[in-house]
Amino acid sequence: MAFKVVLATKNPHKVEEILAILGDIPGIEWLTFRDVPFSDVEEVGETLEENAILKATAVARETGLPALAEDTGLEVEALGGAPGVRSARFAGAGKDYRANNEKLLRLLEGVRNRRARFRTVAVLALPDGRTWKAEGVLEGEIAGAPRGEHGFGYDPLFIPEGETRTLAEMPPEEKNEISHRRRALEAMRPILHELSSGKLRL
Ligand code: ITT
Repeated sequence: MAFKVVLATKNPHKVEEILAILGDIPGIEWLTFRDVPFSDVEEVGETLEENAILKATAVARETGLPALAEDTGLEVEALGGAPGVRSARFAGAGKDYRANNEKLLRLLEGVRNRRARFRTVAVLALPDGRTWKAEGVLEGEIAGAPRGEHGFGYDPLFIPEGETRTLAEMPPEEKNEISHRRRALEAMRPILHELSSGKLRL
């Protein structure tokens, strides 16, 4: 019998990437917002970690199933780490990727230091409140103009270290090989194996 784990996100791009990275773990059946209804969680935390814990624990409690959440932020050095935990609502409420990218480019006009990093904090929560956490970082820089059609969010503006292409110019498999999300989720793999093999008592 497979262990059911809920992906505690309503972002379909994230669902696709998470399943491409962790979908192969034997004995785990991943459920998404399309399979089990859960309420929106207000991301009122001051850090990525706080928000990832809020999302994972709320969904685990509501569904009665283990839940995996992640919170991701783009941290731009010349902007003191902004937009960071506010990456989704950088240009205002709602999740308009284009408006966010335009605001970022405007703030960086004439700025030579383009260094930035994506940081993902992933959290697995059990319905009883136990949590496990892992983090992944991808270093890079902000391009002068958006390029590429793949991915989502800030991908058209982010050039990973050692690359010339933006993340949005890479096919999904290539982004998923190197991404902040992959690094955070790979670090969760051992605990997910414990769960699926029954070693972790629910
Ligand atoms: P959930 O909270 O439901 O998981 P969300 O879209 O609100 O979905 P976040 O709170 O983590 O996700 O917001 C992070 C924002 O950062 C997101 O809206 C994107 O604009 C951006 N982002 C996250 N991951 C990204 C990635 O891999 N590439 C580019 N931009 C990304």
